[in-house]
Amino acid sequence: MATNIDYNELIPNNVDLASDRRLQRALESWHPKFMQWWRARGPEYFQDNDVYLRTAISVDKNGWAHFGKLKMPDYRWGIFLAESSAEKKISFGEHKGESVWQDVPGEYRAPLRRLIVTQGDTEPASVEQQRLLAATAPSLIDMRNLFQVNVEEGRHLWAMVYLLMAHFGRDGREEAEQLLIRQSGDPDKPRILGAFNEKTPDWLAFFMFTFFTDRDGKYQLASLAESAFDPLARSAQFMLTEEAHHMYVGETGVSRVVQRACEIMNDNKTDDVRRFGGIDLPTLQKYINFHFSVSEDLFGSGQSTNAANYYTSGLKGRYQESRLKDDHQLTDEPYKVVRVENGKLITIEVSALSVVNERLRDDYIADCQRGIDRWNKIISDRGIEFSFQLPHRAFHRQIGEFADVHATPDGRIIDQGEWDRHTNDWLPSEADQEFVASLMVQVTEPGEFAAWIAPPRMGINDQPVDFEYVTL
Ligand code: BYC
Ligand code: FE
Ligand code: FE
Repeated sequence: MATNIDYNELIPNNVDLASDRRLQRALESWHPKFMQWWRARGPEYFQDNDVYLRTAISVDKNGWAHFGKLKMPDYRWGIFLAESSAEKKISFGEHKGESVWQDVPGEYRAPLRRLIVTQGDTEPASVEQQRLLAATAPSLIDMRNLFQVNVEEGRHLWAMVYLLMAHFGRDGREEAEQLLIRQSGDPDKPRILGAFNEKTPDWLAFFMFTFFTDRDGKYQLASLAESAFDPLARSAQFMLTEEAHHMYVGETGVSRVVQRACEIMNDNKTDDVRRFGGIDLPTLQKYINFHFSVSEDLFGSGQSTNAANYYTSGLKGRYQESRLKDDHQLTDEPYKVVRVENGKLITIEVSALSVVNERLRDDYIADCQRGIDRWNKIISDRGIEFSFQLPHRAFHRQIGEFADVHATPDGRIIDQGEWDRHTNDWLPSEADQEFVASLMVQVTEPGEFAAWIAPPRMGINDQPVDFEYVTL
């Protein structure tokens, strides 16, 4: 083991790594394991090609990123906490008004560790899920975007591993090892959360994933950014900066597929988009149904004592907690939720504290709806009568109050027989997935694109669309 590596150099950071020998040693022994994981389970192709990547080098709002060509294994996975202020106070829960914590209080060690591990687990999981996609990248810029997302999810793993190693001692070091051992989709040692064991087999799934599942990341990180444990809050806050690009990749990716479908429909006066090598709108709707419902599960059960405890202890807040106008303790606050009763969906009022997860899911759903509206505008602007709809929250759920029932996308509770008859109308069938897979071809000529997707309107960091984003 090379002990003469300058980790302060190797790991760009604003946590004064240089002054903490113990932490440095812990990271020194984890770093080669991470690299081994990256080689084995990170992008399968192009590890030795130059890619035009952005690297976080500071938390300066006016210029935190450096752009340049490098090989992915040379990417510098840095550790950055957003700026803090000395007077920062806890903004919710029973400790509201007290100073935020720089260290983990003993009584919250277990739940905090669990939250950090769960967050950390999703990051390498997504890289594993996306491992083979470069082989079918529809263009160089898309391939670059995939790799950008992958290296940054790797950095998010580093961010959580830093917290584990800096604040949880030996337990933290053990958890850091486990984060590289659990594997997406492995039946014996799966990733912790359901959606991160699904496959991301094609680029449509990738764009849907970065729109819907990275957006869960946005909402979870935003609620961790409120945490009384300040290093976690600041870490999450900075991760959100990078997250914006992941969701942009998803939103524009799907937009370009929608645009292409509409062009085919208009140019050929047909609904048979598939015949002309595009992905038809009804198939896109099924992908939306799948990725949205699987991502909704990531918010946990609506009614959750875990979540109530996290909230009361100050570990995890609500979305934009400080902008909400209530007591921030939810002692007497009502909140409306949907429940199944006697085979029907009803709306009832319950204690807001008991349904913190559901509230976050509500914020998430509203955000997803805004994206759906933008996609629908692409369709209506082209004079086509069709619109996407977010399925009802009861549709296709595995976690929470709707896990035991079947529901249609428009929210009618149905029996097993009706569900079985319609599954392939509502979720991508095997034939749909095979069709989408059949369109996936690698395009590597700068400025050229696979036939099923329109070019983006602009390039990355003011580079032209036909820039050589990956040097082959
Ligand atoms: N799958 O009270 P409940 C991201 C378990 S994404 C499997 O309902 P709680 C990213 C739960 O563990 C953001 N199991 O839930 C995106 C519990 O187990 P036990 C990731 C699940 O605890 C794209 C039981 O069910 N960050 O960053 O309030 C690319 C009942 O628990 C699931 C976070 O998730 C599930 N979906 O909430 C890359 C933030 N849901 O106790 C990255 C940290 C629940 O019975 N995590 N369970 O053994 C959390 O805040 C919470 O763990 C959850 C669950 C919100 C996920
Ligand atoms: Fe992430
Ligand atoms: Fe992300």
